[in-house]
Amino acid sequence: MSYKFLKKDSKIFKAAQGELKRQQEGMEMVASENYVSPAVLEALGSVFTNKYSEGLPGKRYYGGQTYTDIIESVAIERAKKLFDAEHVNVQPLSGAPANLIAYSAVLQPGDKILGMDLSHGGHLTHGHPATFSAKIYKFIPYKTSAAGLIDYDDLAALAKKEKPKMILAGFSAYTRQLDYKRISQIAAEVGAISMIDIAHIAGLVAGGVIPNPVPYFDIVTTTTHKTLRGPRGGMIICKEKFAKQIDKAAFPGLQGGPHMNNIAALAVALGEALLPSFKKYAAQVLKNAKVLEQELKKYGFKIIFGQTDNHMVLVDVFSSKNITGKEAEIVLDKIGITINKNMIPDDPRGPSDPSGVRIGVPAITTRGMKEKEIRLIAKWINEAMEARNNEKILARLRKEVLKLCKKFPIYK
Ligand code: DSN
Repeated sequence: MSYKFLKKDSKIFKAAQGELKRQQEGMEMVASENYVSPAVLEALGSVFTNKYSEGLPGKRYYGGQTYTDIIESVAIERAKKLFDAEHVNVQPLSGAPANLIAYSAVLQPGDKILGMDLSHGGHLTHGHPATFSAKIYKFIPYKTSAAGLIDYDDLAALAKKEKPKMILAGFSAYTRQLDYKRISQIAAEVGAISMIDIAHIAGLVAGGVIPNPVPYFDIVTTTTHKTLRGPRGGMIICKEKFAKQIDKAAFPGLQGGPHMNNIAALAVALGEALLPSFKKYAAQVLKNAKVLEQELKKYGFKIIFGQTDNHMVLVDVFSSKNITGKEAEIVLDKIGITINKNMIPDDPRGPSDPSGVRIGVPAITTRGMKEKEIRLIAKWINEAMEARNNEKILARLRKEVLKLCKKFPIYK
């Protein structure tokens, strides 16, 4: 990466160089992150950033749309093919706006939504009181059982009692496969719209390694930058009957001009996701996460929800190793492994220093790491947490992490 022109702005140039080095020399294990391809980066940095394109391909409010229409149409067609979708809107600026667009498209203020509790793996935008959407809609949380699964009978009973307008599935820290059919049946039984947020698993669905929820749900939202390995952004997939409402809610309802450079980059990423190599990538993500789960269990870590069926594990480090989530995050950061502290179901500790950590494998799998490397990483995670105050051991582990990262270079 030459940053030929950026060099003139030394502050930003230095920060960009620093971030590049941090990504190259560290092990990125935040479950929601990934490394985009150089082609996606080029599209992001393209002149499409200069263009205003309110409206949809062929129906814009400003002139000069010959090429923006091409990229947006290509992105939509590729997304439709990848997810077997009836309708796709690629304009949401990211996941939180995508969810708000979806709610506002089909609900009225005050309507009820059943959404998964944040500490049970849900997401802030699925009803946390701190969000604006929770001020507009009445969210009722549902939870996981002690065994780590959603109790679908309980969910059905809750839906009958509350009569919500929407049942919302999806998560940011839950690791088990959802029963799409059951959730959509429960929604149908009470006359609710079914929606799922697949931000975390979109790439695994696209790669065909976990089932596609699109046939089951009225509305599917996602980000585009996690397992899907595209630029930062959002996307809404829906049944044709909701298409007009969704498009209008995106623009002019909640957004202005779409970010066309992101849409160009998304089209590129979706093209990459259609290739056979992406299927291999997605399959390797699942294998790596499973090995991580099994190795961590061997070292005595408690895996929340019992196991993983996707790209991440949620670990109760407090009960396993007597270290808080925040301390674990700091210790791993010292050895060059980046993760995030995370609440566990009904966490007795607060969100700023919870009992757990969330660890994901999408980014390191993009680097080419496989089972052998995951075994080493699990060993280092355990050693680092056990030797948390021993700077000498931590320094040695930092060197080992660096050596492995150099064997799997990115952006060279
Ligand atoms: N911040 C993203 C995550 O880490 O899951 C989604 O909000």
